[in-house]
Order: sequence, then structure tokens, then C-alpha cells
Amino acid sequence: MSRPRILVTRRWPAAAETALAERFDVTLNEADLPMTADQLRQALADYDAVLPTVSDKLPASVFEGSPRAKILGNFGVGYNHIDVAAAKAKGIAVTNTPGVLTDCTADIAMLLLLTVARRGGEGERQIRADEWKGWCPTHMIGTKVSSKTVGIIGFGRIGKAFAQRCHFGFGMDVVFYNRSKVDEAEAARYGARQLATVEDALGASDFVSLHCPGGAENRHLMNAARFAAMKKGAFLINTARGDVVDETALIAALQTGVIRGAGLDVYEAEPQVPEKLKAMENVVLLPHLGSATEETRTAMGMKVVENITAFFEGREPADRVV
Ligand code: 8YV
Repeated sequence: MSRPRILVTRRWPAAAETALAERFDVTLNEADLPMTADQLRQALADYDAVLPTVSDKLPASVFEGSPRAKILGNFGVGYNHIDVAAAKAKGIAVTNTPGVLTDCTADIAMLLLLTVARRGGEGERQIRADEWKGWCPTHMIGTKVSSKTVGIIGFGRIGKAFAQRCHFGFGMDVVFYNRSKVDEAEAARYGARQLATVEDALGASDFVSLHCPGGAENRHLMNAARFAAMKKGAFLINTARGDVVDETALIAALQTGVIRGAGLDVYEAEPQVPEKLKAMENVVLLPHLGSATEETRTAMGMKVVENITAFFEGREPADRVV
């Protein structure tokens, strides 16, 4: 039997591309440019599997016609860029890559929290601009992190890993909101305590960190009313998905001092970042680096390889979403 034809939409770490090429008839996107909707539709017509990333948008219109593809092996845990119902309706399976990016994403959330609280970005910029005039007691005063309260929205793998860092690393009081009840003993393992509503978590926290999925159900979960429900002088950290935050409301909350600052790794219209955010000193901006370590990106690729190998061998892929 001929080997399944696979299209990889973006370049992967070499080890993962090699593992893929050993098992499948692989086409790489050598230019590594994001694919258009037409290119993705054509890819679904021409290949047995397409392996997309967050930079590929796959709405229902991309699945029109009679695709040849039988599986989308997403490189990433979040899959709000794929209309999974439309894929399912065409008999296309979808898999993702949970677990292997938990620690690195929690690390990036901590990096953002520390950087925005302690004004790390501003300090860097000041030195590189040759504007530092020397130490003095009132220079670039930030906000203490240790022993403060952090509120986590979404207590899945990454939310828990972040809680662990905050509580056991920084002695923070950790509260969280999660749509389903988390066993108290399980929460306590991460030094965390569940609250009943998003508002309860927002009102109690000096730092709020988002760890829920993107997509319709959490779209603009952080809106003007929710920013108003945050503690005065609190900070927002977002390593989840851009669409969880209404960026216009965030900008207004920052401009009017409703919140003190924000640390962001994800945006509503990536790679576009609002100019108003770029102009603010109290905002730390990263270009979607949550899982960007050599170890994790390789492990993500290997997970996709395992998922589609299982699928084409007639086994259930470990990380099947639909
Ligand atoms: C990935 C992520 O780099 O896995 C996710 O959901 O947000 C990132 O860590 C990206 O999504 C790859 O597609």
C-alpha cells in the first residue's frame, strides 16, 4: 500500500520532520509562510492528512466539497482556529498535542507576571536607550509579587502548573475559577482554592491569569464589566488565546487605570498587535512564545506523528478531539 500523503503547513523542528518523513509521503511548506484559505482547501482535496498550526485558519468554508483528507493533526493543544464541527461533518478526525507544552506555557505566564509587575520591559528599554541615570530609591518602582493573590481562570493542565509555580515558588495565595468542580484535595495539591464565579476570582486577585480555551464559549470572557470587577491596581496575564480578551476593553481599562498593567502572549488578530498596546509602558508583549522551546516544539511534533501514525494504522489516536 502506498504511504499516506501528508502536508505540513509550517516548518517543524528537524527531528520531528525527520520522524514524519520516515513514515509518510511528506510535503513541507518550504517557504514557511502561512497558507491562505484557498491553499488549505486545496490541501484538504490533495492530501490524506494536513498538519496545521495556530497560524492556519480553518473555518467551515475550507471544508466545502469532498475533501480527500481524513485527519487534521494539529500541531498545538489549542484548536479554536479549526471548525471541528465542520471537520467532523466531513468525516475528518482532528487531534491536538496536550501535555507536552504545559510547563513551558506556565513558565511564560510566570515570566509575563514577573516582568509586568517588576517593570522588566521598561528597565531593558531604558538601558538599551542609554537613558539610565543610575540607582536611586525611587527609580522604576514596581509591584511586589511574593505573597500576593493570583486568580486563575481555567484550571486545566496549564492552570494547575501555573498555580504550582505561584504558590510553591512565590508563596502566593492562589484562587481559581473553573467551569466544572475541581476536587478540593486535587486543588490543594497545587496550593489552590476554587471560587464559585469568574467575578469572585477577579475581585480577590492582584494578578489574574487566563488559562481557558479560546473559541466561542470563552470569546471576550474578559470584557469591560469583567475588567471593572478586577481589584483596583491589578494585572492581567494572557497566555491562553487572544479572543478570550476584548482588546478594545483591555485598552480602555489600561488607559483609565481600571487595571495597572497586562502581560500578553496572545492577541485577537495575530500577528497584528494594536498600536495602542505597543505604546503603553505598563504592558509586556510577547509574540506567542508559550510553547517555544526546543524540547517542547520537538515533543509537539512527535505527538502529531504518533497521532497520525495511530490513525493510519487503524488505531485510535491518543489525542483525538473529534
Ligand atoms: C503553539 C499554543 O505554539 O499549543 C497551543 O495551543 O498556543 C502554542 O503553544 C501553537 O498553537 C502552535 O499551533
